[in-house]
Amino acid sequence: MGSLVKTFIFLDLEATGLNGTRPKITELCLVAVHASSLKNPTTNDSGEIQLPRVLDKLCLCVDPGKPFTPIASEITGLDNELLRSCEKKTFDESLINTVIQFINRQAQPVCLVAHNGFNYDFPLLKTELHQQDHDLPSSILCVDSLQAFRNLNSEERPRTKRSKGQFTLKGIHEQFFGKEPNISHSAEEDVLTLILIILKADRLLDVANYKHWGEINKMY
Ligand code: DCM
Ligand code: MG
Repeated sequence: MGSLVKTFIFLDLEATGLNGTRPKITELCLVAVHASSLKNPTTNDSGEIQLPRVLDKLCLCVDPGKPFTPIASEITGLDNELLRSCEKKTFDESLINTVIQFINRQAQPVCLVAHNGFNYDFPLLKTELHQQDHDLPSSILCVDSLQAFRNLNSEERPRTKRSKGQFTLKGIHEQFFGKEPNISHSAEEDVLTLILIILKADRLLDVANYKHWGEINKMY
């Protein structure tokens, strides 16, 4: 399925909390990469993998209209007062139209990729879209890079014991590049980290489990 995809749109959401708190989105970032740019990543003079030169980015901050949990506020550096003082708008019709137009601009078919996307980002996005009586086209493809990394790892090293945090974005970045990513829990930085680790794990999108957006259920 992955070989048919023309554009991978990497996605990350920040929100007011985890699933059990009925979170609301506070920041959203989508970065679109043409499939050809993922095939032959370029390296700098020191041999380090570089992000593709051609990227389309959409990053938006959102007033969630609901209090952050203290931990969500702490890790994201966002809070209700800050978003309000910057006069950010809620997850409204204009945001939804912007996202849909961004997706439609890309070479089709497109596939959304999010780390833990099947459990968090995709269901939460679906909830917020439905709350505004909208949705994305059900034919859009989706991949969860966390699930794909777990599957790849158990296939390649079946008896390896898992350690906590091994498959977090931070954990994978440390394994691949020997250092933590510069920033975590900012939607754009998390997306760029995800793109870098996928450039390094070139087989991942070939072996991943692809779903259609229509198969994703709401978070709440
Ligand atoms: N989150 C949380 N507590 C954590 C990890 C995440 O409340 N320990 C919530 C807030 C984040 C959102 O999940 O904005 C997305 O997480 P991430 O930054 O890892 O994409
Ligand atoms: Mg994030």
